[in-house]
Amino acid sequence: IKQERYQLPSFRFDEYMTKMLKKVYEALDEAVPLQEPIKFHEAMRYSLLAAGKRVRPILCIASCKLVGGHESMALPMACAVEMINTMSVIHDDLPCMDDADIRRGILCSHKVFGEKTAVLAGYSLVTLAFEHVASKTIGVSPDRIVRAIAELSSASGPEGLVGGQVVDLCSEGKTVDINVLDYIHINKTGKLLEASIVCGAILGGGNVEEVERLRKYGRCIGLLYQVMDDIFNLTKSPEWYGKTTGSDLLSDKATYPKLMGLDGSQKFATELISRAMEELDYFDAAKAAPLYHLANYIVYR
Ligand code: GRG
Repeated sequence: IKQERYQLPSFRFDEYMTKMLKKVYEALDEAVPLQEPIKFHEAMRYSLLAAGKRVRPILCIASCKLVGGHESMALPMACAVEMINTMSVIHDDLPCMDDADIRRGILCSHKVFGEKTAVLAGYSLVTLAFEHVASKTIGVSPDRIVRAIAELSSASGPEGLVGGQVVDLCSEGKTVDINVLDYIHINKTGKLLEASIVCGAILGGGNVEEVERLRKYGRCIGLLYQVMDDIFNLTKSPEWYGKTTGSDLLSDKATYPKLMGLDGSQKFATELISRAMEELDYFDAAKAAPLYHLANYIVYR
């Protein structure tokens, strides 16, 4: 992906990520204590505390701070978006869905705790996500908390990740065009990423212009996330990415490189990142530095 079209403000991104990963980990650890029934809470914690990239919670906090909020205003929401993301991967890995063995570098939940517990652990992470935001958010007006909860529930349901998953499942073995592929990924991956950013901005006190610009930024990087995933699956070495190079070309799953070609997909990714960066140009560059770098991280992760 060509980088010359955007300039990143100087920022110690590695230090920032190390600090934020620790903060998010500690907040998640505290949000789901090990309590009775022990085995069940162990299952919730097993997947939640495993080594995820934490892109969504970090975006949520960065967005809150960009509009002038304190990170504590967004921390319960940051945990909530990670809980929902974790639920989606626990359920996606189940034998009735993708039937996967490994997630986040360790055995999938159902492989360790059994299918019944994995289903219930995922379900509990969803309900806990909403409870956590509603009961633990402090320093934010109730109407903003309700607005943020509405955004998060919409992104998690039939107009978001569930809807994307349903269309993905219905498309198996069929010829999929670019509109359907966009629909699947905008909903399955994009909406929760977008909501993480929008919720951070709402809770941080953002005005309509700020929230809507960050929404557009989120929409672009949400789709970018999947376009890059498809490009990586095709181009990264197996050692680096843990998958067989080019294996996606052999499966019948629709991907951006298959529908647009590798060059076309890279052009599309460049376009998406430029559009995302343009939305950030509205804000003070120094304050928006984490979000510029997070968009860049999605491209080069
Ligand atoms: C039961 C409400 C409910 C929903 C379940 C299974 C399902 C419906 C939806 C699947 C959605 C899904 C798996 C989307 C993929 C999103 C995605 C790219 C997840 C992986 O995110 P990363 O790459 O992974 O950020 P880490 O592990 O770093 O968090």
